[in-house]
Amino acid sequence: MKDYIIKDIELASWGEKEVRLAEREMPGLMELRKKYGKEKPLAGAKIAGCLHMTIQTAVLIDTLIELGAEVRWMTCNIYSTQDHAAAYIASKDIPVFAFHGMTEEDYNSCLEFVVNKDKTFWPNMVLDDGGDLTKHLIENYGDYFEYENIPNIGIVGITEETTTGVLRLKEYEAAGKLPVPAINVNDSVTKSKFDNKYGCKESCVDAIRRATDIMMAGKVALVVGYGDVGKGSAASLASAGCRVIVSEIDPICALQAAMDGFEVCETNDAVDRADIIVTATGNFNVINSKHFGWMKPNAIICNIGHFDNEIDVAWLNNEENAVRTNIKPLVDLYTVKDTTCFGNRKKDIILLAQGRLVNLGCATGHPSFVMSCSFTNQVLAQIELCNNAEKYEDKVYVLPKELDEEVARLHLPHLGATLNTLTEEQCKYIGVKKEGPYKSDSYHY
Ligand code: NAD
Ligand code: RBV
Repeated sequence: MKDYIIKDIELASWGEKEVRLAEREMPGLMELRKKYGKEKPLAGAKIAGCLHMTIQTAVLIDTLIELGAEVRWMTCNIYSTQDHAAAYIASKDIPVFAFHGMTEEDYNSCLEFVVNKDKTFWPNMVLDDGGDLTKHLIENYGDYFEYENIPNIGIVGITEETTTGVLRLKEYEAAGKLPVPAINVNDSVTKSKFDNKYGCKESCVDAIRRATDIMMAGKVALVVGYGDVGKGSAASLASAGCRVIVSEIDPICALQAAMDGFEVCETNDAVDRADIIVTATGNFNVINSKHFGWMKPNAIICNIGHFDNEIDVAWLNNEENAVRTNIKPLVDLYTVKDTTCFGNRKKDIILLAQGRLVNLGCATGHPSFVMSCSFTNQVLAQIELCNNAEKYEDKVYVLPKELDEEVARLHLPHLGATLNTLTEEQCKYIGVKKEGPYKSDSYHY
């Protein structure tokens, strides 16, 4: 029986060809297949996954399966699925629930399908991006966690991909409501300092260009938030020739932005000068109803943070506030009242991807190489919790630095990079072992 919901199974062979291409750029995952393909450390793992169903994720799913796991998968965003990637996964008889442009209602149904309420598939591991699946399980399927110490019955661990999902896990932990141990994949250095930063450096401008074809050089861009994603997005816009302004709440990040050469000021003071506005905070309502009326005519607004509440899209979609004209999928023009001193006139502003993460809605997300770093951490985290969950308390952990360094090491040859080796004397002098780890846990990179 067909156990998938996708756009079109006919897209599978195209998906497969792109998966094979991506594999060439994902050395970490391919190395894990070589290292663990025979041993199958994920044998017995039944993973419920909720992460953008892209080509890169298809390579992750293939890796989990090659290491012995069974998986059921759904996308973690209504606009991020690459339909040919989903078709490729479905064509291999892997249950997958993902298609580009689903509704919120469809998304909620997918949450039900992936946990499989008929219970023919009991997940014992969760792999999440943003925490929607974790929340759904904790709030509605508490019994799935009940037999956590019996192998293969009951969920024993959660691994989480992104900053916003980790925030949610920590809230559960603080409230004493985290039912099993969780690994925060995001805070592996080889995840957040690479995917969030160098990934967005490539995919932020890529998305704005694909959506609008706008000339970037010379435009004024405002980036709200200068964490890892903001840093990558600002670098992306600057390298395309934009004049970048940054707004922040954190004095350290604001100082970093200033010393990276960007103007730093309050959102309120920049919003009327920006041709392009990108939110990257993981916070809500950072571009709100008052800002729309101040914006430059034809300003482009988008969000690259995980959830769609960074921009008050609900206000724009209220017919009393704005007239919406759809230009093409995920590009909408809104006619709003000008509330600057010019008053009494209307102006158009352009919203991308309905405020959902623009790089996955209007483009194809991060490139394969950087996702290989992220997903190698994901696989290592799944192996650890699947085999050693009983060693952990119901808390949020990060992978040890040795593994973080290993993930980086696996990706160096692909870039033709080699390492110096410490002499015994040098090891003693700086107090590290020859084989690492080379930094203390408090080092910030
Ligand atoms: P982060 O915590 O490193 O950075 C967020 C920054 O926003 C912080 O420096 C914070 O001080 C700032 N901020 C918070 N509220 C603000 C406000 N009102 N005004 C200005 N600045 C404000 O987080 P991050 O790792 O950069 O992630 C940001 C978001 O992007 C998260 O939702 C994360 O899950 C998501 N993410 C998206 C992608 C993608 O591919 N689109 C990749 C990685 C992470
Ligand atoms: N992300 N995935 C892709 N190409 O599959 N691109 C970005 C991809 C992830 C990234 O790891 C980030 O933490 C998460 O999407 C936000 O939902």
